[in-house]
Amino acid sequence: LTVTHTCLTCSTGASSGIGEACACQFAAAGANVIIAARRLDRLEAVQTKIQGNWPKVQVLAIELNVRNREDVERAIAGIPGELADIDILVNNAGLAMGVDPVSDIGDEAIDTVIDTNIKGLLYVSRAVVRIMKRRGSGHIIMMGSIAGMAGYANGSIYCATKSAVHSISESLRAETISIPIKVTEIKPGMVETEFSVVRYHGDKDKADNVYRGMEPMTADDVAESVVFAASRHPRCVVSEVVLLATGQASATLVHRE
Ligand code: NDP
Ligand code: 8X3
Repeated sequence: LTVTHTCLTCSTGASSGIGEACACQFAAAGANVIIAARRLDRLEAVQTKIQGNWPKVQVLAIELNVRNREDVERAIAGIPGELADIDILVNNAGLAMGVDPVSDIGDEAIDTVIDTNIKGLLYVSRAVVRIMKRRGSGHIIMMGSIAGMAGYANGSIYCATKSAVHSISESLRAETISIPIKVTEIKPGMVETEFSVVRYHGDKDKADNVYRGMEPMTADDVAESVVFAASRHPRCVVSEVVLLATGQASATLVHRE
């Protein structure tokens, strides 16, 4: 399974950032793409961009909240025709909400981040792995984070969810060796997308301050690794990739000018 011939990829969280970049780079590689997220207007803009740049590629936009179990089942089951036979899933939809010590975290942040990053990722994985098992092949690419490798202060929920992404990736890899389904976990450090704007509840100044005095990675930097992993020979699995911004040693150790 490679992207050197036409194949079908599904990217969740494709209305912005890393998910959008993955959809575009897969389309550029000749793959048909399904793009899913909650903001349909943004998805339609991505769809128009893909259709304009890579007219031979099929692109389907699906309005989807991964937190809604029934919607996930219905959306995946409702994909029409040949587009239903997903080869590659980029399980990317996710977010952080706030930067608070455990004593101060709010109920909304606990529910939203855990429901999206863990439960939503599981709902989508479950539905798509069933398709891959039936066919006897597939590739699941999980968007983890360096936040899942070590907890940092005021990031408990987000770090925990990305640790969970790591655990789920390991379990899925172990469960699917005989099929075989490939499982890749991508663990980026600082990438400038809408991530920090969302984390700081729309406060652009606070979001910009995250990248003050340093050069963060771009969504395309991450998407290149996703497409690299997806285009290896069938005998080879890129199981994990850690990507750091230059000048970044960990989530909390960053050199700034
Ligand atoms: P963005 O905020 O730019 O993109 C997040 C995407 O997730 C959006 O398309 C959003 O779409 C989607 N999303 C959020 N909640 C839901 C939901 N309930 N249902 C469906 N889609 C949802 O951030 P990034 O591109 O940076 O984030 C993508 C992934 O990368 C996340 O999992 C994040 O944790 C991870 N990551 C990001 C890093 C960074 O520094 N930026 C570093 C390491 C990992 P919509 O709002 O339209 O639903
Ligand atoms: C996002 C990167 O280090 O801000 O996953 O948690 S970090």
